[in-house]
Order: sequence, then structure tokens, then C-alpha cells
Amino acid sequence: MKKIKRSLVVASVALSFIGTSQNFTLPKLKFAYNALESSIDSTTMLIHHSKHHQTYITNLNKAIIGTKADSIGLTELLLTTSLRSEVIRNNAGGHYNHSLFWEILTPKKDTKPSVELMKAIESTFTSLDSLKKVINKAASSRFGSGWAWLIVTPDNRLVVCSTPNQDNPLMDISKDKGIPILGIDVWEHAYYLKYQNKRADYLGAIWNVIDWEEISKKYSNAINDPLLKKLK
Ligand code: MN3
Repeated sequence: MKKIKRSLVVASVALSFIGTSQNFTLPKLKFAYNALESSIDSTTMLIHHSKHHQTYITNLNKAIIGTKADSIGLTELLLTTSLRSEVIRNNAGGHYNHSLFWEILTPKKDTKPSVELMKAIESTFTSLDSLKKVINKAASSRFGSGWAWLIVTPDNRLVVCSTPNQDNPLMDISKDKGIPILGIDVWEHAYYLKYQNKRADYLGAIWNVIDWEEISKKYSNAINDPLLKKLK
């Protein structure tokens, strides 16, 4: 009897460990580091993905292991940023933001927004070109490091906004709230090797490698996502 009890305890401890512990890992890119060369050079891609992004993940795992945060998913960590340490805020944000960034880049030429997304863009910004201008303005006026975003707000509007450092619009501390469907990294590590201090040149070139098909998917997922209610 004692033996059974003990093995049950061991089993449940093991199960709870498997069930709650998470180890965030670096997502694979859909393309080679040199695939975006005309707009983003391969050395920048290599360092950005395998060093910068990996470091956010390593530090996030280190910060949450053995704490209550270890059983909370990434989205939930972001939704409750105000309760988290500065280290978790920066590194959970860094992991989420970069994972999204890699997904919306592509070597494919001339991808187009879906009919549904294009309608929303035209009704809010009049055209795709003027949306790009609004995003580039948000990105170029972000002082220091941060991100420019296109988000779906809880009332299903498209909004352009910007956040400092590795913050994002899912965080409860963010002024603008919504589900990001496009994010542009304006940290110097994202462009300095090729563009040096010329952030505007990077922002001009990045549109050549933006994947509107992927952003369209994210748009149609976001407008039906129950997560929107939680952001109100
Ligand atoms: Mn970055």
C-alpha cells in the first residue's frame, strides 16, 4: 500500500512537472538567412535570429523556471505584464515580437492582401500605400528602440501604433491594445549592418519582403479571436 502511494506521488509530481514546465524554443525560419538579401542582409538575419532572438528565449526560460510564471503560456504572460518582472516583460515581449516578425517576412515577390483585409485597409487608410506611410511614420518617429505595429483592436478596427523596447499591444501596460498582425522591428540590430543610421532606408526597403498573404491570414484569425475580448 505504502509502495503504491509513494509511486502515485512520484507519478503525479512527474506529471505536474511535465504539465506545467515550459521551455520556449527558437522558431525555424521559412527561408534561408540570405533569402531577403536585397532588403535585409544575411549577416543581419543570422545574428538577429540565432543570437538576439535566442537570447530573449534563453533569458525568458531562465527567468520563469521554478516560478509560477512557468505554467503560464506566452500570450497570458503578455496579458499580465503589469504583474511580471522587468526581465519577463522584456524577454517575453522579445520572443513574441520576433516570432511574429519572422512570420511576416518572405522572399516571395508581390504578395497581396486578401480582399477582406484590403477592404479594411482602404476604409481606414484609403490605400495600401497610405497605410505603409502611416506605419513608416510610426516606425521612424519611435525614439530609440521599439516596434511599429498594425493591430486589430477589440472593436475590430485596424490601428497603427508603436511601442518602446520589446513591449507590444497585447501587454496590459500598453496604451494601444489589440492583436498585432504586422510588426516592424526598429531596433538598430535589425538594420545597422546594411543601413547604419539610415532607418528610413531600411523602412523603405522592408516593404519588398513583407508577406501580405501571411498578414491576411493573421487578420482573418484576429477578427474571430476570443483573445480580443480579453484586451478590452
Ligand atoms: Mn530585433
